[in-house]
Amino acid sequence: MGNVVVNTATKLDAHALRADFPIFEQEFHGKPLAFLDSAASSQKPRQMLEAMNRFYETSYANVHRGVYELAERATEGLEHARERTRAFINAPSTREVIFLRNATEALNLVAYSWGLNNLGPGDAVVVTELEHHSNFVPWQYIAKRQGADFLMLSIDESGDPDLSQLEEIARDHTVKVVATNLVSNSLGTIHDLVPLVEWAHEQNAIFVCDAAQAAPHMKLDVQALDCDFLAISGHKMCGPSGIGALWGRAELLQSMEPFLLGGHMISSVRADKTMWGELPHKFEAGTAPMAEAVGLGAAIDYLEAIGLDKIEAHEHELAAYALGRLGEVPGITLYGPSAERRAGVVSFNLEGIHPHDVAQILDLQGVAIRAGHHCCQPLMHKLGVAATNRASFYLYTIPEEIDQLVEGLYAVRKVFA
Ligand code: 7TS
Repeated sequence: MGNVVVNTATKLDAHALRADFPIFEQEFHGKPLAFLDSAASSQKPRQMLEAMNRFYETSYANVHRGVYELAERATEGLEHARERTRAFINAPSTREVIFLRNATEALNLVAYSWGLNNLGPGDAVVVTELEHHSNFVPWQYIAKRQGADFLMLSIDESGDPDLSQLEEIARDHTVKVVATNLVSNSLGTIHDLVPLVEWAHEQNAIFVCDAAQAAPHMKLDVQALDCDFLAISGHKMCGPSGIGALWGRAELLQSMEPFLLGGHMISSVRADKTMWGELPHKFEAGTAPMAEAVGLGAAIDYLEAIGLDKIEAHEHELAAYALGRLGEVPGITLYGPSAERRAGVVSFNLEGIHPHDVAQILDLQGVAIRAGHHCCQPLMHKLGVAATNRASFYLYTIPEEIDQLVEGLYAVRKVFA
């Protein structure tokens, strides 16, 4: 691990942590970068970049195949990253941790490999109106293909899934899958999943947790969550792009067919029959994203040295500050829950101004935000808008960036006055 400064203070020091992120050394349009798009993808600390470089420079070869020392070193790098990922989500075993490209691939794996063998007419898959398309479209597609029903829990006034619908769903369907996010990428809501997980298990359904937005921001524990599958993306949590992980209960993973077929995932291949390999390899066909996995392991080291509790507290603080400051801007509509109930995500609209125009003018002020549907079209439909602006924060976000955003919004209003 690189020279991470272990922060023993009660709060994290975002101003100091920013020095770890080379991206902030540049200016955009003559202004310091206010990077408020971390929910889409986070920036990268030097420690993680150096760990990947070190791996390429000293330990790189294809893994699990070579009998030579360098290949063994590469394999150790990959498997160490698997152990770091296991510990990060408190999974019982590294056999249950599968490296994939991202959360999308992880969720597709479950939908295809579990769904194609377990869903049929009369069965139902339940998602919520707040899902990212990655946890919506694969289930919709596989349910339809299998003749199963695809049901969406609508959200109530407070933006939480309306659980009053559960009784009727259970009466009319055999619920086989409940799939929801832990943290919403559009509203930032941190959900209390306990009632849904309990309900899913009462129905003998599996519970699939999309933790793509949760993993960067809060301590995860698959055993405490009591879920059956959990998906994360490395690029949202200071790791590189191209690496994510699926955790699943070993007995479920063992009972499933593989998703991708080819090298590395087999134990034997004959003309008449192929036998699958052991977990986790059964689900890791082809050359592994080795350096990316090493990068994810280093990112986890980085986050844990800071402390996930401090990161979460920092985001609540920024969300409160942003909600307060943005609330002063005339003509603004803010979406989502109170600051204590949200990760560092604030979606909003300015009356009469299209989000794409807002984002484009903000760019000239050095402010990077996202404008669009955030891969949440069902939610946008519910909110009655085509798109929102979204500012999102992370451990390196400082209040000055939010000030820069607010000033930028006044400039936007001037242009459209
Ligand atoms: N689930 C949630 C809740 C997400 O926010 C995202 C990505 C995904 C799944 C998919 O992750 P991927 O790594 O497989 O792409 N969210 C966003 C976003 O909000 N803006 O860009 C990507």
